[in-house]
Amino acid sequence: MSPSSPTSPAIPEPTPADKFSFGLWTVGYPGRDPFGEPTRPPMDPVHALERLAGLGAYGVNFHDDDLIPFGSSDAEREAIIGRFTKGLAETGMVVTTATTNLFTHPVFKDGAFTANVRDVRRFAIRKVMRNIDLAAELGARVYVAWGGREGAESGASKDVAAALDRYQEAFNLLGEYIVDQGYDLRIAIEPKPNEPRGDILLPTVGHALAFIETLDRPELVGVNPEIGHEEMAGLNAAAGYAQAMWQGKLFHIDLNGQHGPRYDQDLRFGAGNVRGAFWVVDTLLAGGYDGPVHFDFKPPRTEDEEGVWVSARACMTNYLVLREKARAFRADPEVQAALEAARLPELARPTLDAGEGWQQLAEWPLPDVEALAVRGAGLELLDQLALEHLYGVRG
Ligand code: GLT
Ligand code: MN
Ligand code: MN
Repeated sequence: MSPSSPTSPAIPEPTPADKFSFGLWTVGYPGRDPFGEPTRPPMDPVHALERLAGLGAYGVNFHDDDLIPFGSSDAEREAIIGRFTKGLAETGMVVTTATTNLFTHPVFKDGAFTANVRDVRRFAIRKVMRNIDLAAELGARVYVAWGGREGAESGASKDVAAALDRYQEAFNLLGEYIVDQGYDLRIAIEPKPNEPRGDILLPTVGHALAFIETLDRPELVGVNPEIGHEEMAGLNAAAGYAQAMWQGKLFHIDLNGQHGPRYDQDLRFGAGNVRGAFWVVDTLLAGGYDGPVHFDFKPPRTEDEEGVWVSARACMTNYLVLREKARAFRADPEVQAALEAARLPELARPTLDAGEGWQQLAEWPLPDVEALAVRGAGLELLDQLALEHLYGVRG
């Protein structure tokens, strides 16, 4: 903790124990968008390691092409990996996850695992296999799979059922590859509803969870929900994280900020829907998520490199602030009384008693339904207490 000013509360300091991680593509985002050229020069991955370590981060992750430019020779690849490995050792940073760029090169214009063209699909799987080897070598435990261009702009251009067959085929093959190679690696599918395609396959956490159950090795595959992606679809991100944890499938998280259904803003965590961010943190704490706390944001192209580090640091600060607030909310005796009054403990109780079945329920003397109907639920008080914690006037 360091005092931000003599009168304001201390700003929490991130430490590696908080397990904060960043994609090389996040702090390295040069600011290219559909309307404008980059506003920042490319960032050296080792420089990113050094600056992130200096800010108290724990780890990084990357797409193959973030580290090793597409088309590098084997010798160039080895040299880059050697230098990066040295950077990891010198900074103490950990490679938490890795992933594959299956969306930038024009060959992937119609997708990768679900491209209509079979050779593109075969090439895509080969590209992933190669990077899975590197991920395992660098100690990553999770392999993120974001279906960047797996989708379409128009109905006839993609046979969705056939595309899902091919998607399933790809994950089955990659699961087999991981097992055959003896890698200690699990796959996390990252849902997104749209952008860069008009519609993307596996658009939400729910779609992904259902798809995973159709795979040969469902135990090897989970989800990597991104707050902004769920909110782009108008969904409650915290509820998605909660269901993923409930199903034992929250293998990784992408935290960032978003202002409702619009383009993918990838704001720093805690900007955008602040209230949603509070409930995401509360949900992660309640569910005991203990993996890397990963930020997938894009420092706006208005910023120079110093602005990049301001926003990276802010992701961590905002998480720590919201973590303190969520803990204070849960520890507040008034909140506990309000939870009791709102009958939250009762929801944890099974609806039928042990040994009861539908027969017993059919004979159960009905309650006073009108009395139940008139009783207030007490939810406004509960939510106002949460807001007062969030606004900093309580706790
Ligand atoms: C890309 C995307 C992210 C994914 C990354 C992993 S890359 O920036 O917008 O949401 O997590 O492929
Ligand atoms: Mn995003
Ligand atoms: Mn993401």
